[in-house]
Amino acid sequence: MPAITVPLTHYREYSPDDMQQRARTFADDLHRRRTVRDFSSKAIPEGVLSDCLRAAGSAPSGAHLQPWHFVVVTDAVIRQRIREAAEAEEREFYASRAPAEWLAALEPLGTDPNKPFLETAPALIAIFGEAYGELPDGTRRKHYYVTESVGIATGLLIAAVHNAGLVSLTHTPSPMGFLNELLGRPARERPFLLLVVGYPADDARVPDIARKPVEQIVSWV
Ligand code: IYR
Repeated sequence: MPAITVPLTHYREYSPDDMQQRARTFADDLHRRRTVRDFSSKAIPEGVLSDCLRAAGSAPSGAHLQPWHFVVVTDAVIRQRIREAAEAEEREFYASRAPAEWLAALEPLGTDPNKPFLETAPALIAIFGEAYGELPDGTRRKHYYVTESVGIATGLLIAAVHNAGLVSLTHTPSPMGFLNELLGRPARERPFLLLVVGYPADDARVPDIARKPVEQIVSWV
């Protein structure tokens, strides 16, 4: 059966000059983004996260099955439970689970098992990848490229949050199955990442690290 198609009405072509300027401005702006671990408790204006999540939902996905689900957690009690569960896993990770090489790689970032930002920050976005879908009659529907799709959606979400003037932290407590339990999500949804979102603390500091220059990350053939 052929695909049902519609005209490409929303595409915009820019002049080469405008194109260059837009490309540069966008890259410069993304390079201002820093992952932040020191959050203020200041509330996020109503509606902002919803638009950021709408941006995330524009991501391409395997067979356009959109295999993602986002849970925005602002409730203080649930954030406290998430912190307790995450710190329990992290204590294990830092004390015994992580190989020495991994701990050495993390050293410049100064991370440790204490995750106060899970309670300080006004919002946590738990991102789930749906391993498979569920049809109205309850049967399973296979999903494709779930990790890639959810990863792309998460990247767009991080960019949208930055664009809105908020900061984020990509937090990966491991394992994070506790998120299904605490947030009441079904087993077919696999936790992908916990995105901590808010304003930076007034005295926020970030690691003194640099990004690879473009020549180092690209080959032109
Ligand atoms: N999940 C742990 C450890 C950790 C792992 C990586 I890879 C990081 O880039 C940062 C932290 C934690 O959140 O502390």
